[in-house]
Order: sequence, then C-alpha cells, then structure tokens
Amino acid sequence: MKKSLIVAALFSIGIAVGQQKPISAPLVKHIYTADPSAHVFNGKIYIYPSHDIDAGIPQSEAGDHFAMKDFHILSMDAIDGKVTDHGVALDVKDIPWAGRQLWAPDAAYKNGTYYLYFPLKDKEDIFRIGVATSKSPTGPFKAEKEPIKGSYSIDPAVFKDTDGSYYMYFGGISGGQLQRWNNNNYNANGKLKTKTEEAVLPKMARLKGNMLEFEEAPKDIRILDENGRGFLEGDNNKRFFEAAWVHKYKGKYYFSYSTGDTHLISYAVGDNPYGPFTYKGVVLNPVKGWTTHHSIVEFKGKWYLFYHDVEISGKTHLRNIKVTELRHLPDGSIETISPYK
Ligand code: FUB
Repeated sequence: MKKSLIVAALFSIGIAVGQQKPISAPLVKHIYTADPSAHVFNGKIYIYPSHDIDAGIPQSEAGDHFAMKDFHILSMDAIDGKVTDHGVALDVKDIPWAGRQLWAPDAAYKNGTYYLYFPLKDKEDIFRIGVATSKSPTGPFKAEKEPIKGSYSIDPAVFKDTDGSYYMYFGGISGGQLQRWNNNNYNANGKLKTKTEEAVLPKMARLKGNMLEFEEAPKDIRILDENGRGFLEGDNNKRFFEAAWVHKYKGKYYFSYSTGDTHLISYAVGDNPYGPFTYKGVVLNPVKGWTTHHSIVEFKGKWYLFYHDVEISGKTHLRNIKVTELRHLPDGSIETISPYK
C-alpha cells in the first residue's frame, strides 16, 4: 500500500496521525451530534445539529449508516458556557411524508415563528427538504404535511440577508443524490460526474414570505476560480460536495462548503446572494472522520466556526460537534483553521 493510502486509511478510521491534539472539546458527550447549524436568537446561541445514532446499518456509499431518527436542539449562553439539550424537538415518526434518514438541518426565525428545515428521504427513497414550525427556538416543531414543493437533495442552509430576504442553499452529491437532478428534473439513473466533466453545482432558491415555499425554481450556484472558470469533478479539492453555508461579512457574501472526499471546508466570495462566488481558500482542514460540516456565526462581536469530528467514537457515523473562533483577516480572507495541533 502506498504511504498516502495508509495515511488516508488511518485518517478515515479516526486515528490521529502524528499524535496531534484537538483544538476544541466536544460540546456534548451524552449523545452523538453532527452538522451543527448555529444561530443567535434573542442573544443566545442555538445549535441545530444532526443526532447521530448507531442503528446497526452497514456502511454504504449511499450513506445508509447515517440512519438518524430525530433532532435535539442545543443552546448555550456563552461560547465556553454550559450546553443545554432541550430534548427531542422533532421525531421522524411525526413527519407525515417520512421515509428514512433525518440528515443535516437548519433553522430560521421570522415574525414570532421558528422554522426547522431538514432533509429526509420520502417514501420513494428520494431526499426532499421538509419544514416544521414552532413558537419556541427549541421546539417541539410541527412538520408540514408535505416536503417543500420543488425541493430535493440534502443540507438546507437558510441565510437571512440584511434586507430581510431569506434564501435557502442546498444540495449534496453521492449519498445526497444531487447528481440525479438536472434542471430541477429527477433522473433515478443520474450518475456522479467523471473527472473531466464539470462538477455538479449546489442549488439555491429565495424563500416566499411564508417561509414554507420557494419563491422561485432552484438555481445553480456557480463557484469560479480566479480566472472565472468553473471547476471540474477532478478538481475535488475545490469543487462542491455538500454542507453549504452562507454568511455575510463587510457587505460580501461568503459561500462555504465541504469538498467531501477531500475533507475540506472551503469558501468562495461573491457580491450578492446568488453569486457567482469566487473560490478563495480553506476554512477548515480535515477533521477525523469522513464527513465535515460546519456553520459560521457572529456572536458578541466575534465569529465562530461550529464543526464536528469523531473524537469520542472514532466512527464516521457517530460524530460530536465542536466550536472554535474564526478570524476574517484585513483583506477579507478567512484564516484557515487546523482542527489538531
Ligand atoms: O449527517 C449526514 C450527512 O453527513 C450530512 O447531511 C452531510 O453534510 C454529512 O455531514
């Protein structure tokens, strides 16, 4: 076996290479959590994570082993303060259109109502995005009867712009099924691109005022290199895989995402919420475990990266969320974070 393959194998099963120490500790240890979408509501931090469980389902390329069944919402008054688990906020058995697998959620607030957005396979085993509402940021949430019309794939991230508009960014290739969608049409046989083909692009749509529907048909998000060219599938250290997130800093829109099989959280910057976004670099170097997924949020004048690794379990489907400070440098770039030192 080549040295690089041995390192990759050790890495994927969660063995620290070179005895490095994590820069942050798991935020909770009593349950497994992943994909942390953090928001500040009423001066407090609320985290909307996936709730990982060991369902005993063998690992597969399609991600069957990520067989999550409910969501717990966490809150904290301070970054290094006590973390409260508010219990089950939504259970898959209470979602009328549910098939299986509650993956990475996000949340938003508007006019007295909190909205929980989540990916879930429907009864035909096709990932759709659902929405549930509550008067409390911690739920319980009540799911709508149907998924959001025109929605598909995984990893919804809802961004509120400074003008009060809300946009949903979403999509994920491979187990997230984005390769099966072309111009918003489903093709059950849609294959992953080959190395020399253009990479599959993430999607976005503006939300209607009711926060329950898309205002427009989902559009491609273009991520370009410094010469204005899009990435090929072979550019897998830069092209989009899953885990979209958008934050705004000094008037610019930062689109960050996971590169999947190269395990990076990368980012690209644009002048408006629709992009295009120009690739700028890496937010987070690889964590232990196959997946990487994050959110970026401002709290009391500082910026934070919420992310996960597999420090507690060493197993790729049993993750734990963490937080660390994130710095924007004077030129607008983000200082790359290494999760182990
Ligand atoms: O948690 C299940 C999936 O793993 C998420 O939807 C992806 O982003 C990856 O973190």
